Amino acid sequence: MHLRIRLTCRKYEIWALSFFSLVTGLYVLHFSLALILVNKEVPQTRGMLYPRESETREVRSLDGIWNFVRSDQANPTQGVRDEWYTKDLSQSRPTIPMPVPASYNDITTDNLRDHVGTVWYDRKFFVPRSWSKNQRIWLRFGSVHYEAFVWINGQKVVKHEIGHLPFEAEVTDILNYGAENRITVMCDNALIQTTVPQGKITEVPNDNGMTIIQSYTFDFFNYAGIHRSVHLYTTPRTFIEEVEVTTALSENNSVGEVFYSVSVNGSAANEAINVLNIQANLYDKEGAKVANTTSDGKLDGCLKLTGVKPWWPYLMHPEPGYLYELEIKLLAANEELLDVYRLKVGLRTLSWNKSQFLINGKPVYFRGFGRHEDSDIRGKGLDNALMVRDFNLLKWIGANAYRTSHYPYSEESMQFADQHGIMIIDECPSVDTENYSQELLGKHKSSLEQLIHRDRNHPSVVMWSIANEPRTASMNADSYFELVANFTRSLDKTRPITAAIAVPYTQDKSGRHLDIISFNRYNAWYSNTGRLDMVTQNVIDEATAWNKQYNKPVIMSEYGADTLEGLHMTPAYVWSEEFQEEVFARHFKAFDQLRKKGWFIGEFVWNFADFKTAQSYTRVGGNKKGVFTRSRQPKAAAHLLRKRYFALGRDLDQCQFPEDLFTYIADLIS
Ligand code: BDP
Repeated sequence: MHLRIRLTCRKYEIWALSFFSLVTGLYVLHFSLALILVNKEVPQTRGMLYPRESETREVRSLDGIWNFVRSDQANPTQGVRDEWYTKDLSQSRPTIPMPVPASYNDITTDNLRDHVGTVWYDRKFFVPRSWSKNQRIWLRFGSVHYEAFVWINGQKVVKHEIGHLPFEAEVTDILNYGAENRITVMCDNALIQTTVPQGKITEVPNDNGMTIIQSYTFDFFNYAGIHRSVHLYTTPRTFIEEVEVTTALSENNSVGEVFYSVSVNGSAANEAINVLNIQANLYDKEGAKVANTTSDGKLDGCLKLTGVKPWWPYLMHPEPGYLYELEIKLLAANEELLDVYRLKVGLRTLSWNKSQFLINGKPVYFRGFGRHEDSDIRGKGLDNALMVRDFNLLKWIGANAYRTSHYPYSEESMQFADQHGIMIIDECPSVDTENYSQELLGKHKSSLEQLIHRDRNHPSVVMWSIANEPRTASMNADSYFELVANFTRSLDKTRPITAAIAVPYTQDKSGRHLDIISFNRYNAWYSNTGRLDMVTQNVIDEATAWNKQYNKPVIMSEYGADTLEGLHMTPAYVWSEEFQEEVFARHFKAFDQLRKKGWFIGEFVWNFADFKTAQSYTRVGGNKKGVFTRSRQPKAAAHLLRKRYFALGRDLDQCQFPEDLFTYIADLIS
C-alpha cells in the first residue's frame, strides 16, 4: 500500500517506497539525456520597499508571542481542509506560545525540532480607526521559511515560496478598522527537488509504523518558521512603490551622481502619471542638503554633487561606509505632497576585468568569511543583539567582507553592512544545485530576481553569488548556469557574478558564465585529512589552474577545519585549536604567493561562527569550523586571523593597527 500525501494548495508529493523505485528510474532516464531548458519569464517583484516611517507613512510591528500549532506529520493538509484559518487556532487544536521572529525548532523541549511539513501561527491585533482614512495598509513579512500561506480574518491574502526573502500584500479592504483582527499563517518547511534549496522527502518505516524523513545534501540545519519581522504599514493611496538608485563618480571621485528611478502606484498614478512630479533631495551625514532636483512630470532623474564622500569599505579608508540620505517626495501637479520615502545611499563605483575587482577605481582584496544566520535557541530568527555583536567581531578581526552563504540575510543586516563598510557577496538560496529541471530553473531565477529587487540599492552589495557548490560537472549545468547568469546580468549590470564552485576545475561547466571564479576547498580536512604538509602547494596549484582555465579573477571562498574550542594538542591534530591555526597559516602562505600573481583577489574563511547542522556522525553538536564559537567568543585562530587581516589592511590600504593587536612579550621581539 502506498501513502500519498498531497497538500491541495502546495508543492510536494510524497510517494510510497514501493512507488519510489519507479520514480527514481524515470528520473535517471530523464537526466541521462541532455536537458532542454526553455527560458521562461519569471514573476517580477513589485514594491517591497523596506517599511519606514515618514510624514506620510506609519509602521507597526506584529512581532511578539504568537499562538502555534503543528500539523500531524502524516496529515499536513488537515488544517487547510478543516479551515483552521476561519477561527482562532486554539479552537481547532491546543496551541503553544511561539516567538516571532524566531525559528520554531529549538524553542520547545519535544521533537518539534525535527518536524517535517506544516505548522500554523496566529495572533490578534488591533487596527486603529484613524487608519481607515483614504490610505492603503500593507502586510509585510521579512521572511518565512520555506513557504507561507497567510490569511487575515479568514481571508487568504498572500502565499509565498522561498525562504529568506520578503513578501507583502495590500490588506486595506480586509481589515476591520477600530477593531480586532486575526492573522493566521501556515508555514511549510518541506524541501523537495524543485525547491530552492533542494531536498528530498521520503517515507520510511519506524517503530510506530511509517514516518516522513526530510533529507538534504547541505549541512546547515533547515530551520523554519517566521524568521524575520512582520509589519503592517500604511501608504497614501497614490504612493511611491519602488525606488531604484545607481551612482557614478568622476573627477577623481570628487564629483558624484545619484540616478534615481521611481515607480508610483495608485489611482492618481494610473490616471495622470504625467502630471506627478518627483522632488529628490540628498542630505549628507550631518543633515545638510547637498543636492536637489524636481523632475518635470518624470519619475526618474539625477542628483549631482561635488566634494563627494564616496562609500569605502572598512579599513580601506579612514571614513568607511559613508552614507547620504535620499529623500523622495511624490508631488501632485498642484504641488500637494502625496508621499515621502527616505533611504540611505552610498556613492561608489564598481568595476572588474580579467584580473581585478575595483571599488572607486582602487583594487580590492577581500578578507572575510562565509557565514550563517544561526544562533542557539533562535535558530535563523532575526536577533538584533546577535547582529550587532557579529558586526563588532567582524570589525575587531579586521574583515572587510562576507558572503551571505547560503541564502539572503536579513534586510537589517544589509543596512548595517552599508553603514559599517562591510562588502557583501550576496548569495541566493541555491545550494548543492543538482537534478536540473525547468521548474527548478524558474524558481532559481525567481530567487535571484527577488534578491536583486530587494538588495540592488545597497552599496555594500558588490557581487551576486548565483549558487553554492552546484553540481557543475553535469552536462546540463552548462546551459542551466548560462541561463541563470544571463538572467542575473539582465537584472543588474553594475555588479559582477560569481558562484562558489567545489567540483574540480577539470570538470566544471559553470565558470565560463561567471565574472569572478570562487572556489571552496578543504585541504587537510575533507581531502588529505590531517596532512598539514599538503595544503599550501595544493591551494596555489588549484587557484592557478582556475585562473588559467577561465582567465578571470579568483577567490578562495571557503577553507577551514572543524575545531572544538578548548581542545589543545601539539603537534597539531584534527579538531584541535592548534590544528585550525596551522591550517589557516598554511593557507595564508599560499594566498601571499597567489597575491603576487595579480589575479587572486580574496580569501574567505569557512566559517565565521560554529553553526547547527542536521544530525550526523561527522558533526559534534554542529559544524565547528567557526573562528568564533556559536556564542560568539573567539577561538585561538581568531587572534591569528586578526593579525593577518590587519596586516593585509596595513599593507594594501594603509590602515592603522589596533593598539591591542600584539601583546607585549619581550623587548627582543619586534
Ligand atoms: C562546504 C559547504 C558548506 C559546508 C562546508 C563544511 O559549502 O556549506 O558547511 O562544506 O562541510 O562544502 O564545513
